[in-house]
Amino acid sequence: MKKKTNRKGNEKIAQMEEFVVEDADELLTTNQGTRISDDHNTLKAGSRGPSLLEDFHFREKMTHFDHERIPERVVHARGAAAHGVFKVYEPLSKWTSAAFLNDADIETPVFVRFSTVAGSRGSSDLARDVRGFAVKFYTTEGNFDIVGNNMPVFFIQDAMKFPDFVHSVKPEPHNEIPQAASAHDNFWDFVSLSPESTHMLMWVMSDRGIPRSYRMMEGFGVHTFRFVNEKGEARFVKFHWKPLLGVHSVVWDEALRISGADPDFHRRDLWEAIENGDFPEWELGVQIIEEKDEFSFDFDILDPTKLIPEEIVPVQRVGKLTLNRNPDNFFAETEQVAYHVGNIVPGIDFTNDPLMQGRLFSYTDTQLLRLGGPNFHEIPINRPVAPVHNNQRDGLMRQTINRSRTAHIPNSVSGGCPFQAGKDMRGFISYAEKIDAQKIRERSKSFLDHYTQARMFYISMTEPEQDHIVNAFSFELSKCVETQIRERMLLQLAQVDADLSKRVAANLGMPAKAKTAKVEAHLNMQIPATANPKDVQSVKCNMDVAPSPVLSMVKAPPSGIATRKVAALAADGVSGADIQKLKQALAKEGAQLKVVGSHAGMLKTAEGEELPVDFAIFSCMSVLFDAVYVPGGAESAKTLSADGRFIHFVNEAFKHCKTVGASKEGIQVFERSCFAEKIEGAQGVVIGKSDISETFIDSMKLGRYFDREKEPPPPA
Ligand code: HDD
Repeated sequence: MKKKTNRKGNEKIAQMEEFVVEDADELLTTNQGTRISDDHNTLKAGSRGPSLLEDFHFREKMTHFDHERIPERVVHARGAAAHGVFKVYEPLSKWTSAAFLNDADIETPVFVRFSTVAGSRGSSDLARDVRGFAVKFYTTEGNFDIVGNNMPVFFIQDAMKFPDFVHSVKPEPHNEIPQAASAHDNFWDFVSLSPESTHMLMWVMSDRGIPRSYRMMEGFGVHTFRFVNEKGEARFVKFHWKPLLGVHSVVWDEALRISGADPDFHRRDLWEAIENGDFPEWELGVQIIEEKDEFSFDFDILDPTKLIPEEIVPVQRVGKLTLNRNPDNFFAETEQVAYHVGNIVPGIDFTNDPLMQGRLFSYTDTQLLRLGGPNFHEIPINRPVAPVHNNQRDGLMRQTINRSRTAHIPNSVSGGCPFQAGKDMRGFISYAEKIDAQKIRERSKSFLDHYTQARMFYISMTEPEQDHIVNAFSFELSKCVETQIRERMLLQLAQVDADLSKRVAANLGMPAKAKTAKVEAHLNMQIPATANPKDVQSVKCNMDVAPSPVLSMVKAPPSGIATRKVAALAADGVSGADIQKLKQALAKEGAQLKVVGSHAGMLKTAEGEELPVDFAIFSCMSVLFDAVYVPGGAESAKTLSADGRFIHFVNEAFKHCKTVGASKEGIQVFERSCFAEKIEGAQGVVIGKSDISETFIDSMKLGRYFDREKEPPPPA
């Protein structure tokens, strides 16, 4: 029953249409195409009799059901994805020969999957975690994948440690607790014994670990890659994705509550934005490093725990990624997509980053288990749009029907086909890097400064961002039962910043640690014999490192409020005019107003009209919105100010440092709030007798009002 739909799409989507099945107006059949007359009753010997083994329909249906689940990804199990396109602004021929980066007219289809790392498939989107940012480009020269994260560095330097790291962050093995959380002994045990993790910990404990939306995250290829041009000249390159909506996060208390109110918050946000035509966009950025400059940095560019500060090597924006279509089927596309760092095209190449080298093995291996055999590249979402010809044959679930008499090279029977491409026909030729070395198991000494960039990150943050990092470390370490783990972590933090360590220590009710003067002292006192012996010399930290201001989200230039959601709290008698004014003003900015009503269905406005309710107060929370507005309308305001749920709604939005606004009678709701005393003149609290739309929107554009956090949290 295959049926082609006639929806428009790019080349990849056209290819996938071959596999799309629409069931509308069709008859129910078995997988063999036999029409089914009754799908409600098993075949029995008499209506009260035993079921019969010959019931082929029941057996087929049940067998398929029993096999529906496949192993979830060992990491990055929880995710959401979308189709889109990528276009380069100008040909990048001076750097790379990759066809898709050499023609500004080529629109390359992409499939992008975002994910959390630690949680299972059903876990909350709002866990404090790294986010995966994996992009598959279906280029005319084969698939190219950037399998990156929303943070530019990683926890470990060598792939040998990946299973240990992942085992430590996953739920503990004896009781499978906690789900999707690093706040437990095993994780902090591992990282406190692995000084190389310190820089990444700063990122994960920062607000970057709890993004507002997948659409508002940066992406990074993490490793240093190579660009190779037509002449065979190579340069190092770091890949960045810069979201056009800016980089934004929620606050921790908000994240916790979103996890309860809507664990699908990020999934839903991505899905709805695309359905609404608000297509998420990122610019591809590259940092280019000439080969001669390989050793001109204070760190090793092959070390995945280091970033190259943008102030030193600027990020050049070279193209745009647009996500414009949701998948048709989650399992077929989002679940079965198989990314691989090793999917590469001519013009791009690997480097010797030891983490990347290990990844080149792991991704194929994991798909063999997850997708059940060597033919996973034939699953529609994984098929390249470039033609595939080789002598690989057979295996589980083989789809391709190869007509050739031969499956070997060299051959004469098939006239030598398929031919090797060679360089002239754009065959992939690995960059001829010179290697002259001894075989050795060792970490390069150039990888041993584990604290300087951690410090750089910390001192680049604004005060509220630093506060959030202190709070996150305190929260997570307070969940560790073993005191020695807390102590070791405090010692690690003391190497980065005395104040940071002191503040976390105070929160934990423990004495602060001092920065260790000597490497040996640090070692002997703290690192048990089980630690990597090569790590222990690594207490270097350049305390004078310069900050990198672009790392701060708060310092970033304002990015507008497009696609943001404002809750308008309303009951019967609300001013329809107030709602309309703000709604229209927000729409001009690309933002949305949603009515949160005292009941579901329709409200009666003060003007006597009907107003549809988007969410009833009992089925939503302020954390699902970016700002809150209380319109006028005496009757509505009276109802709201007598209802604790609405007071809680505004209190919580205030506590989470969001813009809250009220016009005319709506102000009386604020008079019952936790910020009643500060209504006049408080930043981010917008009130007015007439139209407040403009001030409200200006206030939203300034982001969050973190000054509110300086005082003890209000009772929300
Ligand atoms: Fe990985 C999945 C990103 C290190 C082994 N990884 C996976 C995904 C992302 C990343 C985004 C999910 C892809 C998807 O959406 O399907 N991984 C990274 C980054 C790393 C990294 C940015 C460090 C720079 N990973 C890494 C190492 C290894 C792996 C060092 C092993 C040597 N990663 C895997 C894996 C996964 C995976 C086990 C699980 C599911 C999958 O591959 O398809 O093979």
